[in-house]
Amino acid sequence: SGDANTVTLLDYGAGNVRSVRNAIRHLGFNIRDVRSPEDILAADRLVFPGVGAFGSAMDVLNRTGMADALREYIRMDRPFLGICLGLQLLFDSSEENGPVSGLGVIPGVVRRFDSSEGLIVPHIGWNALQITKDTQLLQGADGQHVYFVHSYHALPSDANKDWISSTCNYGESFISSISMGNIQAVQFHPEKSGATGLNIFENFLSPHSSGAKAPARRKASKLAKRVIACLDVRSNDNGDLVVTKGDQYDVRDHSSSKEVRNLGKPVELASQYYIDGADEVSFLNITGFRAFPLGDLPMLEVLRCASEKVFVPLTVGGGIRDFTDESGRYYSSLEVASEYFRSGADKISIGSDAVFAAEAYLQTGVKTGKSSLEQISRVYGNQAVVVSIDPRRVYVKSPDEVQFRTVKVSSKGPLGEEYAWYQCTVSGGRDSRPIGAYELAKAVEELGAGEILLNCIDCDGQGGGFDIDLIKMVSDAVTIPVIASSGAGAVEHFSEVFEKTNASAALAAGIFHRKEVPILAVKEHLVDAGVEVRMQ
Ligand code: 1PR
Repeated sequence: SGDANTVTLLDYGAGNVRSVRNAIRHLGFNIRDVRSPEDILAADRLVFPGVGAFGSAMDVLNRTGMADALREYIRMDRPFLGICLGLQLLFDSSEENGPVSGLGVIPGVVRRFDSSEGLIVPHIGWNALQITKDTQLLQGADGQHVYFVHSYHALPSDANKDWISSTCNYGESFISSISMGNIQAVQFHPEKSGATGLNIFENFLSPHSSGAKAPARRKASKLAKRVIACLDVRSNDNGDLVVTKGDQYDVRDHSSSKEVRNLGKPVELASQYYIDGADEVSFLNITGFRAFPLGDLPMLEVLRCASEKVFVPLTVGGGIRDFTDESGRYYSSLEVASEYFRSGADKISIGSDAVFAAEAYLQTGVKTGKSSLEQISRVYGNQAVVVSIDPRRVYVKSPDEVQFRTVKVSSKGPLGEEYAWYQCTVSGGRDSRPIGAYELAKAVEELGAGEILLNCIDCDGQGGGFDIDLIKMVSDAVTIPVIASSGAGAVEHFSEVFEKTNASAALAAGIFHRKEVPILAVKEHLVDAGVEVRMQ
């Protein structure tokens, strides 16, 4: 071993660790991959990003002899950084599909967050660290927001209190990092935690003693509300991928040219939004329902390049479904999603195919396990699967006119109607389906969606504010996070949606692309309005 610029990475192949690799490389380090238990024992510095489920990770580690090598490496007190499941695996056991035994380095158990009291699970988003122990790793991170995505967490107890270096509160206090000698692990994702996360990596990779202790801020922190920049991407008439933006989903210019509106290059815009403080970036391949996305290599390239520069979560959607190409070769939606994950996506988003899955489920009451939604969330976890809902408002005079959940609307319809339901569509709004946004949201939650991206065709691109009626109805109905989308035109629209609904995040496109409102202005406004957000 010996090279000061080399880090050993334990990637046991259960998922995407591209972002961790990107972050390490971004800081100027080389990666050596573990191929055998001996590689672990020979490492000078080991990074262990756990992915997948606890039980299957332990199976692989036990079967390959890596579990024993890890215990030995840790016993020798050599520099170790576990991430996410890489923290949980250090404990005695987990209740995830279990109990399952872990590495048993730290006394204690890993348990699911309890959603019975309405707590949103998975825990997705930015929490401020409450540092309880002075460590090299977390220098400068006290009170800073870092990015979490998990449903299970390690419980603090008397037996493990000496290990704990920070805690966070999400419904209950949980262990957000541990530290003992050279052994460190974090429950959050430093590779997705913006500048704060990169700084934590740097503290691990090139330890330096910084004399002054950061003052403890100890501000009570809840989960921060997220501000997401969304890039609708499609090929223009020359075949280049461009960021476009429609009005009520119509992306053609209405001048004589009728060209697809071109608002910039996807990677450039994504990187800019990251620098500007976006908490997440989403790419929606808006013609994915037509063409086969794996035929769409440019989109994969966009993801690869974006994930080298953007150290916050990336979501990609459009065209995720089973597909048979012209030559008769069949691709499962899981293969399509896997390709997106391998290319750097943290989450995938499903639109049309989730509507069909929900309709079938509501008709039969049977979860077949075969829908794209169910398959992808089973393999990658529900936190990796977003369902994008594209509803249109349909006014009615009274709720009994329809079998779908209605709301009493805040402003009446054209004929004085006082109620509306929100009809789901597929294929980018082209076809309406016999299911409402409320029914869809409930069904996809049961089928394994981890998050809902809630658009509204009527509001899209109009700048008149989010559809509060819709967002309140849906965010009150589910216990997974809801991202409010469509209609943001001013900073006040963001505080309004967080004050009046249970949305966990708000997404906008047009105002950012047209540079009308900078992301920072949105965040400063939210801080003034008393809404917790991540500030850099
Ligand atoms: O059905 O699985 O192939 O997924 C297609 C995806 O592409 C869906 O997520 C769908 O929302 C999206 N999509 C399809 N057609 C369009 C279109 O605009 N013609 N874009 C489209 C939807 C909606 C939002 C938009 C917000 C905020 N874009 O994501 O970014 O409305 O806009 P604003 O802030 O400017 O108001 P599948």
